[in-house]
Amino acid sequence: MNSFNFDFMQKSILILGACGQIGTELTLALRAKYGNDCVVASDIREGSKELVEAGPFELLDATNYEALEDVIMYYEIEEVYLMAAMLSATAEKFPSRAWNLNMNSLFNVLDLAKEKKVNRVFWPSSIAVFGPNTPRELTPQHTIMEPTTVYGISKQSGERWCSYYHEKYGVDVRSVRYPGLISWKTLPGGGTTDYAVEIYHKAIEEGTYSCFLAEQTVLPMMFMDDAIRATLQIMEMPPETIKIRSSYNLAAMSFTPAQIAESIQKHIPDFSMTYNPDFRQDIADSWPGSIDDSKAQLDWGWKPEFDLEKTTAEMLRQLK
Ligand code: AKB
Repeated sequence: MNSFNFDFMQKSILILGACGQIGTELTLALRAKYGNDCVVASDIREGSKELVEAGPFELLDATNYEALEDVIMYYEIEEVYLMAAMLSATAEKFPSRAWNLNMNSLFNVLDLAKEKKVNRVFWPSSIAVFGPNTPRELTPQHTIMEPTTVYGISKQSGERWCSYYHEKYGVDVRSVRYPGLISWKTLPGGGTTDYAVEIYHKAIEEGTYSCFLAEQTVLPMMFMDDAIRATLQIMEMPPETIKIRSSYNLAAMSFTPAQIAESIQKHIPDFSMTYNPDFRQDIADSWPGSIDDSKAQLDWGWKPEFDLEKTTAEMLRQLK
């Protein structure tokens, strides 16, 4: 190992929202890579034993600037991953709470980076930044956005602020627009794409699933291992390679509820599905069906590894 890598291994990292769907796996991956003691997990509530006992854990509200600053100074944090957020479906029920959480936590982290108290920030954006006037197929990196959900508006505003803090204050902030994420370790909470996780649990437990989206609703999706790899990859790149400081389009696969059901039936032939679309259908209908992520491929070598068949095989194997 050369000396550059050695220095790199020593950095101290803080994850906000470490007990959520992405935060849990990100914490485990970063601890595996940099060592348990270098990665401080934090959340507003306590999470699994695995997270809390394996390395430092802090109960922390990311919207509380002073508390956040204290943790950053105490652990001499260099990198922050801001994973705390209210997702699309819940945000429609609590618009002002969603706006406060999603925006204030971001301002806190960006301001601490502006004051040079942290060196690098990761902040997740989403396909929710797009809206009904966006081209639906292979949605380009730069295009009409006009999101119609509270969550999408907060993500689009967040992107503009990230770009602004980079331009005006030199903040090294990096971001990707995650599609719907499929994982087995931690359940998602409050998203529109959550059906693509619930379906595997129900297939195993009950052999049937009532889907809250309609049969032919195509959405971009990604297996969690790919999402974590993308996150680590973009954060490791030298700053000059990161040309887009709002957020990068990121893609792996696109499918409908009918197609995921079909892929499950290859493993569980008796699995059946019914369709009962609810308010989340309108949210899904406003989002793209597929994403053009050529800028991420070009700038930092992004390449997904999981398609639908591989994802289904892995989800069923792990959950069983
Ligand atoms: C949601 O459904 O709200 C999230 C997302 C696409 O950002 N999974």
